[in-house]
Amino acid sequence: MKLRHPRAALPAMVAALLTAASLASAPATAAPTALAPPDIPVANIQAHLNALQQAASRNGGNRAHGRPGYRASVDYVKGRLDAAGYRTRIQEFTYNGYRGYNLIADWPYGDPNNVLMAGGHLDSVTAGPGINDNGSGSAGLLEVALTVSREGLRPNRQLRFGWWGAEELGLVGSRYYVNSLTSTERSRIRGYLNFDMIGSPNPGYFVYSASGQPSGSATLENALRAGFQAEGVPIELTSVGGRSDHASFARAGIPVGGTFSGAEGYKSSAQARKWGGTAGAPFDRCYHRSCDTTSNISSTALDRHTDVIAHAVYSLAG
Ligand code: DPN
Ligand code: CA
Ligand code: ZN
Repeated sequence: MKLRHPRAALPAMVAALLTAASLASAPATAAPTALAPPDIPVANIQAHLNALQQAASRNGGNRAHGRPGYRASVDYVKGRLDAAGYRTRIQEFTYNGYRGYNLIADWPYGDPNNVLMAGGHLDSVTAGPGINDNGSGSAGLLEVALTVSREGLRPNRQLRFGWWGAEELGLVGSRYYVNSLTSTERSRIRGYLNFDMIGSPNPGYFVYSASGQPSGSATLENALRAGFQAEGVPIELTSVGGRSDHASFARAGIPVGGTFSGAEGYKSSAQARKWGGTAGAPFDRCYHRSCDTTSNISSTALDRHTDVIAHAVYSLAG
C-alpha cells in the first residue's frame, strides 16, 4: 500500500528545506498532529474471550462452522459493533451443506474509495472452543473497533473490519467475501491486516514478512513493526503462506500483513531468550485441541498484539 505524502509533488530539496524549517521552528510543546494510538486495556479483550468461551460452552463445546456456537459468536460480536455505531452486515454462504457467516463492519467515516481492512477468522475447529485460535484475534479486533468508536475517530481512510467463517475448513469465508466483490470494490481496499492467533500461551511476536509471501506489503509490515517497537518488544518476521485468511486477499492482489504469536511450532532457545517462555515447547500446546480455552492465553501477548493492531490501524488510517 502506498501512502501519499502531502508534499510529494514538490521538488525533493524544497520539501527537505520545508521539513527542516518547520521542525526547527516548532515549539517543544507543539501538539502532535496524528492521534496518539490508544493503550487497549487487556481486561476488555478478556471480557470478549469470556463471551466466546460461553458461546462454545453453551453450545456443545465448540464454535465451528455449521454449529450453533459459531452463530452465537457472530451474534455477540455483531451486537457489540451495532451498539457502537458500526454499519454491520452478515454475509451468508453455504459450505459442506451448512450455512456459514462472515461479519463485516464499516466505520461510516472516511474515504470509501480508500479502505483499510483488518480481520480474522471467528470459527473454531470442532475439537474445542478455539479461544487462542482464533478467539484471540477476533477479540483483539473487536476491542480495537470499539476503541475507534469510543474515541470518535474520524480517519481519512474508511476502516472496515471482517470476521470470517469456515477458515478452519480452508479459508472458505474470506475467499467467499473477496470473490463477492466487484473489481472496483476490490481496488478500493488498499490493504488487509490479518490477525489469527495472538494470545499463544508460550508466545512469539511474529510479523508477516512483506517479502516472504504473495502480495506482502512493506508499508503494512513497517506499521506493525513500529507498533512492536513502541511496546519495546523485539519481533521476528514470518511467512504464514496460505495458512490464514490474508491469502484470500493476496490472491486478489490486495496488499496484506499481519501478526502471529505462534501455533504448533516449537520455540527455539534463542526465541526463549528474546521473548521469555519455554524453549523446546510449542507456542501453543493446545492448538486445535479441546484445551484451547480461556486458560490457554498469555494475557501479555494478547495485550501487546492488540496494542499493535491499534497502533497500525491508527497510523495507517490517516
Ligand atoms: N489459521 C490457523 C490454522 O491454519 O490452523 C493457524 C495459523 C495461523 C497458522 C497463522 C499459521 C499462521
Ligand atoms: Ca494494552
Ligand atoms: Zn486460526
